[in-house]
Amino acid sequence: MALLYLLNNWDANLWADAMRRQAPDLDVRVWPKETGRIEDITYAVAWLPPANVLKSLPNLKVIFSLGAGVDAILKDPTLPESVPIARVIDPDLTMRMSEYVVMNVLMHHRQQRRMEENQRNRIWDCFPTHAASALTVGIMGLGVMGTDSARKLSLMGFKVVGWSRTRKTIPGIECFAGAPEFDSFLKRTDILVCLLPHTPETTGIINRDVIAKLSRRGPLGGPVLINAGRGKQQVESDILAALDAGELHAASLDVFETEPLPQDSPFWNHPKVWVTPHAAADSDPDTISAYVLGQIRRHQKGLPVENIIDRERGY
Ligand code: NDP
Ligand code: OXD
Repeated sequence: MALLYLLNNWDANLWADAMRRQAPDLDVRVWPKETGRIEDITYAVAWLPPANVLKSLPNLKVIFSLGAGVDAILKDPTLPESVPIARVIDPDLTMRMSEYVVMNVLMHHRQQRRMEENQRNRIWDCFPTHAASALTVGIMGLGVMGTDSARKLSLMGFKVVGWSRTRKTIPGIECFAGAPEFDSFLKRTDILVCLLPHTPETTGIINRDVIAKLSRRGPLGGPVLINAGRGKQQVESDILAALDAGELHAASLDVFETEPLPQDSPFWNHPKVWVTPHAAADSDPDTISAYVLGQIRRHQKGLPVENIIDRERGY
């Protein structure tokens, strides 16, 4: 029984070492050099797995994603059909995402860029501000991350609305569901936060038509976009055009169509854009290893592994 780390874009040795510290009894291997006998491998931790590798493991029982999202695993066209895929649900990861969302909502609400510019230019400009309750934050995706962010923003006094595939009931949050209610949700929203998984349905969902449907009644001078879901959900040329046309007031983008963000991307020095490097909720090796180990221990005891994704839905 062995656990194989199959990670692209991550430091696999760092993650394997974190697991070895927590589980000295576990046979932990890093693909490709330490793969060894493929028959031994029962668990895999994967991110952007190269084609045919997971498929080649005859005794694989569970594939773990190192993140909340599983799109990087589902991209493998040779993914073995019968092996369940588990994703991370962890309070630390959720808290980090909520920090990012609350921080960015506050930066727009409190006009932080204007404050910083004024400081740089030694301007003492005590411009009028507004109450949190004057703004409606609309959260696309009311899953683990979206619901936690929604609750925290609501506690701070923001009006919060949310949109998901199936209907939710969350005290204090007005919830919209499915395609028929998407436009009503957008119409209410001053600050749009995207916390959706990347699936065929959510690809390109943040486009100029959607931006055009956002509320223009808020006190910021136009709607704001915050995307911490996935880059493929945003049409970047549409976001730039909407910013430049004044249809979008500002944007905080943590994810991009191409990552790392290319050096020549206009987002880097756009005056209305905040760029972060897919770091809204960083996966901590010790915390996430403890979570994966907990799930492996459950499996070893014959208990069901938690947080298995639905492949049909894609999340
Ligand atoms: P969940 O699976 O818990 O929630 C996903 C939510 O999106 C659900 O409410 C779901 O609706 C909704 N949804 C999915 N598809 C649609 C659709 N077509 N239309 C409307 N709603 C839809 O995921 P998490 O909250 O844990 O994570 C969300 C995403 O955040 C991840 O998939 C990942 O892409 C991103 N992420 C980004 C990170 C970063 O650092 N930038 C870090 C961690 C996550 P329903 O409830 O009805 O199923
Ligand atoms: C995740 C991520 O999905 O890191 O957890 O993006």
